[in-house]
Amino acid sequence: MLTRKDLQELAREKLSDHLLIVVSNREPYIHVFKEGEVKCLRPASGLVTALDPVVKACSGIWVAHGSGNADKTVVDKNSRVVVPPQTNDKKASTYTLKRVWMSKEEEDGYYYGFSNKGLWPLCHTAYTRPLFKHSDWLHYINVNKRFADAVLEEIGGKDAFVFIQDYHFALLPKFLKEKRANLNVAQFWHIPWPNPEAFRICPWKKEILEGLLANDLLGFHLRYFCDNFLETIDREIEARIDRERLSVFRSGKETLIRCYPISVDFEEISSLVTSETVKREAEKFKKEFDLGNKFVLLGLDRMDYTKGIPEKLQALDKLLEKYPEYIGKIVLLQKGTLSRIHIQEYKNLNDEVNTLAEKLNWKYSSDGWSPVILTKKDLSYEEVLALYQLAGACIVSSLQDGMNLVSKEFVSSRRDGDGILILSQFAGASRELEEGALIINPYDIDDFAETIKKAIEMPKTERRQRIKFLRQVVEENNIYKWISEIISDIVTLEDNYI
Ligand code: GDG
Repeated sequence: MLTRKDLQELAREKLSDHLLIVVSNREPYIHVFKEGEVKCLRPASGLVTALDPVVKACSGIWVAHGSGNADKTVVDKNSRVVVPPQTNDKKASTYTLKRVWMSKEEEDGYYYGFSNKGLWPLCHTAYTRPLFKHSDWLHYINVNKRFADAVLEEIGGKDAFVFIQDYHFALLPKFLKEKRANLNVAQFWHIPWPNPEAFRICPWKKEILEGLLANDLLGFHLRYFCDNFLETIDREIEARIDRERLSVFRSGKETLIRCYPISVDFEEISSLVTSETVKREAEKFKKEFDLGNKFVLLGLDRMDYTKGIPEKLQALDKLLEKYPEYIGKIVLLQKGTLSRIHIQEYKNLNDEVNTLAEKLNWKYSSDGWSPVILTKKDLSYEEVLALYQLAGACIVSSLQDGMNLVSKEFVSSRRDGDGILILSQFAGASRELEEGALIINPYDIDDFAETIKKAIEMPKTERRQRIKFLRQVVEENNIYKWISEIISDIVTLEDNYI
């Protein structure tokens, strides 16, 4: 099992003579005004957990959109700030966060528009129609160019590795290479890659593919997404595909296509759950939601139409209709983190989930008991871990999901060796976790309801066996393995430029 220390050593050894630049839309540290002061917050994100120690170990630079309302107050004239905020511990590692600014119109076009109304539904085949607008596309191009300028400004004349995150930056590799052909550039695509039939409707498909092929290395969560990408290339542009090597040759340049299933910090989660804070938070929730001895079905999702939240509520309805003996004995505790709420589809989903929850609570409530507790409160990471402790079963019912970190966090958090994972076959995580989890097709509501029944009735010995197996899988395939494999492969790219 690889640890944070192994990763730091690897990063120092392999990346020492290069400047490491990570690029992502969301920043790893955000400055906000709170109670009259400027506070620096670290958003709870799997990506930050994975990359923060690497960038620290290499004293690298992280380039991201400055989105906090106090972000501008703490940067220097080059929009840089040292993170995490320096403490008395002078030995603590830090790095530079370079912020890129955008206007409301640009954020609307690049982020809400092209990235999240266009590419997000295009890549998730969840039956929400992608929306492509010329004006959004122009903002997407401009913002990608702005990030390229910011990255190149930081690199100056040095040797550098640039590691780009996600679908917000499909054009960035090309803009970088146009100015510095011998730069090492890798990108990780955190969402699925659809089949060529689905992808072909994108009006700028050629530009997107050309942009991505400017990378030296392009990573996806699953081999299945790599294969879809290669098929798309095969259909849409002139290039030679080497299926043995899993790479694409175009205009004399090779792009390696590789899969790296992302994960979580098993060790950190496993140790955090024994903390007094997590125990206290768990007790607090137990009282607040009056959970008593009820069997808790837990959902913890961003409110996104890819996550299958209405299907979860429909399955609960089916279960209670068919097996009324569970009335009063079970409860679905659904945390729905509001997300991208400026987009109409997300507003609609929020309304749909509210309506379904109300309908179920009206239909089944009795003697002060209601089947659904829906909460949208922003939780600290400790509170998230506390919720996992309360679950009889954690339900992940994604209609489509690149990986799904909630499933892996849940497993890592169950140090008590109990708890069941109900997992959609359409979440990338199901490839690794299918043996220990109860696998569902969220479109099959009857079977989904039967699976919940199976979870409620499952004997303790079977529960313990399953979670034990799942914990071994996540412990072995942790976040440090994900990033170490990427770093090792990035380093081999050096040979291309010698
Ligand atoms: C994309 C891909 C892929 C949720 N509520 C709160 C909170 N969370 C945290 C969870 C988890 C994260 O949000 C959600 O991660 P997922 O992986 O489930 O989903 P996406 O946000 O869609 O992520 C996905 C991922 O990228 C990584 O590559 O797995 O497939 O779609 O970590 O714990 N965290 C806090 N408060 C909350 O209220 N602190």
